[in-house]
Amino acid sequence: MTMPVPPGRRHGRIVRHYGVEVRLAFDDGDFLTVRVKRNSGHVVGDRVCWHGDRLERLERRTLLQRQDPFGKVRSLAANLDGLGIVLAPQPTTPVAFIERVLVAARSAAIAPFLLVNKADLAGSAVLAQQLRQQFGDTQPLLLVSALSGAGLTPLRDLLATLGCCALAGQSGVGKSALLNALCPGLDLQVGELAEGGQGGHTSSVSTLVDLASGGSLIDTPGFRDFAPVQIASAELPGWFPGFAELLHQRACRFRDCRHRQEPGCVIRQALADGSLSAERYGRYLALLDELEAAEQRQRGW
Ligand SMILES: Nc1nc2c(ncn2[C@@H]2O[C@H](COP(=O)(O)OP(=O)(O)O)[C@@H](O)[C@H]2O)c(=O)[nH]1
Ligand SMILES: [Mg+2]
Ligand SMILES: [Zn+2]
Repeated sequence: MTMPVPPGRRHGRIVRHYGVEVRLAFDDGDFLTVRVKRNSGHVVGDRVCWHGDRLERLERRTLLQRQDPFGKVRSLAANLDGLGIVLAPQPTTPVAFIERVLVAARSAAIAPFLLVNKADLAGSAVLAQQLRQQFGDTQPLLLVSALSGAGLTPLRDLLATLGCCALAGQSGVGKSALLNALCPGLDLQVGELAEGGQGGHTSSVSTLVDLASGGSLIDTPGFRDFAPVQIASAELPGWFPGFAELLHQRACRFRDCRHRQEPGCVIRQALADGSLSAERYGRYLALLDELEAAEQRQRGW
């Protein structure tokens, strides 16, 4: 009896996702488009092994997920090192959106940074200033313009340092335009109005490109809301913008303080002395409620 010849095992990465097909970039430089089940769970950035005609997903280092408005968990990209939250003077982005993406990235061990795009438009410098005030300097903030090319060199440097990054943000802030600017010849569609990109069109949901200047970058579809998933509610204060800093200085009386009504609470004190805004505290409570409700559903209460 002869041993079967081991089929060629080729390693690579998913660089495009079209719903029922994915584009593979093999480590040897070859490309191949293969069919996948619609609910395969594969996402852009996934490391894969292709053998025979089977696609095997390799272990993920990180996974960025969100919950859509219908409560469904959506995986956005795998093996990310960094996540750029793209903002612009137009269209504007609610602060809660930024906070939630920050929580999702930090809790998934992905380094977030803020990208204020459309630096050529009036209002971009003021926006950058406001964001620095609101979010401090725990993550980088760059002011860039896909249109004029301003700030792209520091952005290239940051991306080369981080490794594999994705751009997240609402539709119309310029994610695709930024990728096109960083990767001449890419020619992603800019200015499309479709939201979500989940409608089964031929256009790709997400695209990963390797940058000549180092690192790689993933364009994700825009979305209006962003609900983080798979975070224990007890861990939220550690990830929520501004909270870790306060809790680092002093501890609440109770170790498991949720910072609602507990006595001796550092967060409530910060709220009282004005070092924490009532708006941010309210958004923390709203997200805490959501995470606790999700935990109760999972436990079947
Ligand atoms: N003024 C200006 N407009 C931009 C800039 N970047 C993108 N846009 C415009 O913003 C719109 C949305 O861009 P797009 O890349 O499709 O946004 P996405 O939905 O985040 O991918 C398009 O009309 C772009 O031309 C920029 O740096 N400056
Ligand atoms: Mg786009
Ligand atoms: Zn507390």
